Amino acid sequence: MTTDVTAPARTKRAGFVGGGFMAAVHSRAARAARAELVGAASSSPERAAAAVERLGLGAAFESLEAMLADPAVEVVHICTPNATHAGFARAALEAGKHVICEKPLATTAADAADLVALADARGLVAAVPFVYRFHPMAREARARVAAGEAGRLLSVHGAYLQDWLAAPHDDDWRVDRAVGGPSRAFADIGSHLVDLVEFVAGERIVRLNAASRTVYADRATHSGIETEDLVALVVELDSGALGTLLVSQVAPGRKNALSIELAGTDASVRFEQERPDTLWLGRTGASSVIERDASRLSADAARLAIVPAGHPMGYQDAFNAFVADAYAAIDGAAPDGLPSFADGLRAAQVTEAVLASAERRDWVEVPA
Ligand code: SOE
Repeated sequence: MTTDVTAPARTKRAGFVGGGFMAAVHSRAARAARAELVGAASSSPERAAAAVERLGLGAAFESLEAMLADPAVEVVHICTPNATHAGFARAALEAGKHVICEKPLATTAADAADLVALADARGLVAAVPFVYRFHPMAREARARVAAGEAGRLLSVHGAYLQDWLAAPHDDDWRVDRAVGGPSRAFADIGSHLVDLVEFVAGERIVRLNAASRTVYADRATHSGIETEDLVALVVELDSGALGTLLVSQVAPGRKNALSIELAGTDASVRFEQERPDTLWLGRTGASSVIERDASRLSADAARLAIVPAGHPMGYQDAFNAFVADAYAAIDGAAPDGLPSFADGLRAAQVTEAVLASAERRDWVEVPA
């Protein structure tokens, strides 16, 4: 169905948990979707007040409980450290709120499955921001693959590379297993990579073989770090297509370099998150670069192309489109490609398979 990502039908009343980079991104998207920003809760009233002040989030709530008790809040954006996600999402759903929860939805697949069941039982919208799906040219790649333009899928390769942990002293709460969860690089960014590969391919990874490294066990304020800095995977998809994926947060010079390439019998498609306005269409005869010109795109991609070609779109635009679609779902729409808690569960299952494979040094089946 078609949703106008610039004009949701009804103003949503949004509450936020957390006050960091992601809360800023979520709140900008909520504002773009004409939400009323009711307020924010954080780990302390002081931190909530600081987030409200910095991000203009309405009122500072004393606690998450106070925010959830307020009938003015209808959708809760959870933008806190990973280990808190599942508990906060559960509390919000039990309070009858729609939820947009940062990834990883939960640090175990069992917790993620419980949340999927709870959201379904309550009939609430529950979404996870796998936002790279909302780049128009990622949609264009998906539409072309679905239309058979690539032919029979043979291989995929992709990478998600960052460098914000590349130096030995670089540090962040995510490296702490108790706060960030048992997987770091994969849960944080590998999950985006797998989500995008499966979204564009229209099929799933059925088994994988992963190897991981913790390059720095000691950083500025953490020691004995157990979670992985990088992971390399070989994957097999439903159709038998094979792939390789590389995920690293210690790749000097790479900021947010998510790329995927799918090769079929007739053509290849390649999408790069840092050059999101183009798509490479590879052919043995003549390859081409397709620009984001709405008049030549699939309906799904054109819907998201909100400014003319030559006027760059980017990460925040993708995030805004995701939030607009989640809000449209609250109004009863069923936007194609909205990542839900079921997709959060999928990511948790793949993450567990990656951890198991790396530990056993063997192939592992991924639940269907
Ligand atoms: C940090 O690695 C991070 O902010 C991720 O947590 C996001 O999911 C990704 O979109 C950008 O990088």
